[in-house]
Amino acid sequence: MANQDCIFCKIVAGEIPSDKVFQDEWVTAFRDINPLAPTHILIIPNNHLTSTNDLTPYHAAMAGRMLTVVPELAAKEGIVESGYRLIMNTGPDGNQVVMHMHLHLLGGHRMKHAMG
Ligand code: DGP
Repeated sequence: MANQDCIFCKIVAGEIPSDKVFQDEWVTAFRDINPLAPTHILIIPNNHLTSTNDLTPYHAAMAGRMLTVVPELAAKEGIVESGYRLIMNTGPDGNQVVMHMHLHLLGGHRMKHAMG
C-alpha cells in the first residue's frame, strides 16, 4: 500500500528518480541523496510503513528481507571485509526525517563510533 504524499513510496514506484541498486517483491534499495560515506544505501519496504513502530509479526518476511539483502549489497559494494554500519532512525529523538521506514547501510571508510 502506497502513501500518496510519501517521497520514498514515489521512489519505489519509479515516479521520482533515484539511483536504485536493488528491488524485489519486498524491498527497494537506492543510494542516499546526501551520502555520509562512500557507500550510503537506503533499504526500504515497498509498502508504506512509517517506522519500526508500525512493525507487526505480519511484516516478518519483509523485515527479514531488509536484513538479508544487506550482505548481497555489501558484496556488490566491496565492503564485506572492511565492514559497515546499519542504522534505523525512529521518531524525533531517533532523528528520523523521512517518515517511511528505512535502513541505512553505510560503509567505505571507518566511521566514528556514535555510541560513546
Ligand atoms: P533519516 O530519516 O534521518 O533516517 O534519513 C533520511 C535519509 O533520506 C537522508 O539521509 C536523506 C535521504 N533522502 C531524503 N530524500 C531523499 C530522496 O528524495 N532521494 C534519496 N535518494 N534520498 C533521500
